[in-house]
Amino acid sequence: MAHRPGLSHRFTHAITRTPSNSVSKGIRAVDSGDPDAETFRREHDLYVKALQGAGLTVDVLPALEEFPDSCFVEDPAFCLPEGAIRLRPGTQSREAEGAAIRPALENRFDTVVDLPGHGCVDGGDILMLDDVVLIGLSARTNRAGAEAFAGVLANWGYMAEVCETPDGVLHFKTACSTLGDNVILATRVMAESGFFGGRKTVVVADREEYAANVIRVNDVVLVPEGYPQTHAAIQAAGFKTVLLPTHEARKIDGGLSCLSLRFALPGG
Ligand code: CIR
Repeated sequence: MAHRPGLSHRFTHAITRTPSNSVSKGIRAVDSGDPDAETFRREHDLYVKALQGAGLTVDVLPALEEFPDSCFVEDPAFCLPEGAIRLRPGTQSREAEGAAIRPALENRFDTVVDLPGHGCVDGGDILMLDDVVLIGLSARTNRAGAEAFAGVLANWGYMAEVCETPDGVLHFKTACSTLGDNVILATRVMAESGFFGGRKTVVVADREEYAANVIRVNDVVLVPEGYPQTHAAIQAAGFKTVLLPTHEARKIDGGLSCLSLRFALPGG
């Protein structure tokens, strides 16, 4: 696949979904209390404003009460300039979120394909770099899903590599992010994994692992507030940052990347 500078972080559009009242019942590995829906929606509004501030047109979809985790729109789909791929999330309560987001994908893309076969992929396990797409196997993404997804990417001219997400990490991108310009932000375990080849890595400070999930959007990096060492390290690497509250999302294992699908449409 040709190196396409900016593919990983130059975007024109995003899709988000307002957190439902049922978000208080969202899935979590460790219970630290239910998120409060009102507070979550306030944090979500700031998130949407930050995406808009970074230059994106944002489609904010209505809340879906029947799917507590549906504000994490990154998981049921993946978007590229060539089209959108409806994924099959790998946990039963979220499986039908793929069908639920399809109309929003069709609204923006001429081409929308369903993940072939019966395997599972969560978008949180897909890290798009400028020259390769990394797919992390996890409790949510299995090999059949990863291979089917890589097949769709190959049809569109993209190269994929399949990696093993470390044990105990929900999604591949829970523990790493692209900062763009060939720089990766990663937890120490991920930075030492060899997944990132010769790329420069910025290592997340110990006990700030949650801050490994950030998003580069055009000229800024959106960073969760409350992780000062990681924030300083990102700034020291030369990136401009915007801090955002993610306290409610964090209670149900969500971060900044999970809350949007970001993509560049030809013509802007
Ligand atoms: C879940 O367990 O599916 C949600 N509570 C959190 C999803 C976070 N998504 C992501 O990391 N891409």
